[in-house]
Amino acid sequence: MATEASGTASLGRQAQADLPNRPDEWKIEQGLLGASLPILDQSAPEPRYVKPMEYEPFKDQAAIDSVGDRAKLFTEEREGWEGYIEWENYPEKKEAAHKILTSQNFPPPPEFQMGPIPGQNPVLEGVRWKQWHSAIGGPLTTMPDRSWEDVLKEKHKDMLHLLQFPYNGEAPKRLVTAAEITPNPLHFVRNHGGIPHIDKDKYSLQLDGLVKEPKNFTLAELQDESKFPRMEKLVTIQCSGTRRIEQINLYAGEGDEMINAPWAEGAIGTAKWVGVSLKKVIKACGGLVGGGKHLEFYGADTYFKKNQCMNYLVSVPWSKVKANEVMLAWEMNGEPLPKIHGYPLRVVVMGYIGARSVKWLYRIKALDMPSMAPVQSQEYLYFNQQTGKHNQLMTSGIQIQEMPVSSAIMSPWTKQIVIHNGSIHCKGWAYSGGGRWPERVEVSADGGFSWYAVDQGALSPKKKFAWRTWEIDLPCDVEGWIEIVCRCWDNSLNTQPLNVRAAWNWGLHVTSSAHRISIYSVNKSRDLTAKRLQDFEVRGVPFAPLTVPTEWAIQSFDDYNKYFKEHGPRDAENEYDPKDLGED
Ligand SMILES: Nc1nc2c(c(=O)[nH]1)N[C@H]1C(S)=C(S)[C@@H](COP(=O)(O)O)O[C@H]1N2
Ligand SMILES: [Mo]
Repeated sequence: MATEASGTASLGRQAQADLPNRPDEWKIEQGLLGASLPILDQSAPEPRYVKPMEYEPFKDQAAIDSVGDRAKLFTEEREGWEGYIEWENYPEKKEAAHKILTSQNFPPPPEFQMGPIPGQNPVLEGVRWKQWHSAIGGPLTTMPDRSWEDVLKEKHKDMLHLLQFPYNGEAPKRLVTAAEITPNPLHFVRNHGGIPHIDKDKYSLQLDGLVKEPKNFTLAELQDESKFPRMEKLVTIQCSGTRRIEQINLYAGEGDEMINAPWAEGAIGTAKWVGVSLKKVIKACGGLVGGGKHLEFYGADTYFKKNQCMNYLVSVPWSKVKANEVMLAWEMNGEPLPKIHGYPLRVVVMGYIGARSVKWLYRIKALDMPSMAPVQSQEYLYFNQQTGKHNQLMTSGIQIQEMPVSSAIMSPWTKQIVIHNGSIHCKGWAYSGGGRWPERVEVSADGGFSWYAVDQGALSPKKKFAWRTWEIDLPCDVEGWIEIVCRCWDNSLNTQPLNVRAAWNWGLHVTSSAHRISIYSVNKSRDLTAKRLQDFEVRGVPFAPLTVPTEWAIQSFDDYNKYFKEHGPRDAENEYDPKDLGED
């Protein structure tokens, strides 16, 4: 018997049989539209379907108005700091923003993990984020438009915009590894909010917390070489979400965070950064006192999470700073930092996930514990495979700091048909975090059974905190679909798990399994293949698309008959003489 409950519809056996087809029934049945499937609840005596909540807009205008004048509440308080709102110093301001956000609702985020991913560029728009910003009002209202203008000004025209706002973009594969150093316009961008515009002459950095003498530094002071020796270093920054799309393509994840960027292999970039070692700046404040062990970085952008507004805060341990592996940088590849990359000053934490390299840095606070701020404590966690949405405790994930060893094939593309002369030219990158570096890159043309090492001469130079780009002519004899795989061995002989599932993570961070692509091999060094391709050419018929039938016979019946004359007909003769068995 069918029972009804709010938000759910339950179906008895008869009712299930009567269920009409949905639109796209066949696609749903074939697993091509996972997002359209209702949840099946078999825990009750009668199975039930749990349907998603319907979105009904709601807004309590009186409650919102009672908060006060938004234009006065949420102001830019520092001259020359456009788009910077201080949240961390004002609990009551956070409270007011919370009230505004909880006095209305916002449309649900788009489904793109279990449903088909949109095919446009920008792939996703960030509707909710835009609405959150205009809900708070004040200078945040125009942030989405202003930030998009910065993207168009500062980034390469061919960028793949995964999320328009907050902006998340990566360069297309052919450009990511075109050179060992990533030109600024092609360096990936991962933002959690709008892009503040900070006047360098009005800039200062606050250093406080568990240091002997809290101090403020202007940019000019930090750049004064008589006070702080200058540091210059080639560093790769990798977002822990790089290659996340491979995890998404297998299984959806992270229902508690918004997975804003369905990154492919391009959320990684390498630049020559110039700045000062944070260690020296801490020393200029008399060093750490009172059990100071962690440094918390404050970014001037506004981040929204679970109906709260905050600045972007994370931390790194003192041991990392002490090793001179944390830089405060103002220059990227010989230019002042682009606005989108943190102008005028950002952190560059070498060998750690990108999330710790805070942009638009305005404050550093020494703490005795890692930061409790949500970005540090609730995000960038590495879960066990069996941790689901309903079990996602902060403490069940490892906070990701050092990045593991990883690599990717950037050419050819997956699903590509490659005509070659017995070897396939492949290109890619390899990287290892924590101050380790790629020692060897191996590539396989048979799904990971046999491996060819990339020649040392075909790898870009070894650097302690940078990737190595590589290329190889990968021997391949076979015809048809093959799987090309690459993996890296770093100097500690760490290597990558062989498949995505071996390290699948509900949080969709750190997809570091050996990278696999499928290509269709057409090996022209085989006589028959060469002849056949020539045949296509003579007839003026393109070989593509692969799946279109060839309209002429590819073998004559003369050849067919000749073959059977030489090799015998299709069926084998019995070895015995039927007469011996008394037949006939
Ligand atoms: N203030 C601030 N800093 C930030 C972020 C941010 O959203 N706000 N994103 C972080 C993340 S997750 C990454 S991967 C890197 C990306 O640096 P990029 O945009 O310069 O490539 O910046 C980090 N620093
Ligand atoms: Mo990131």
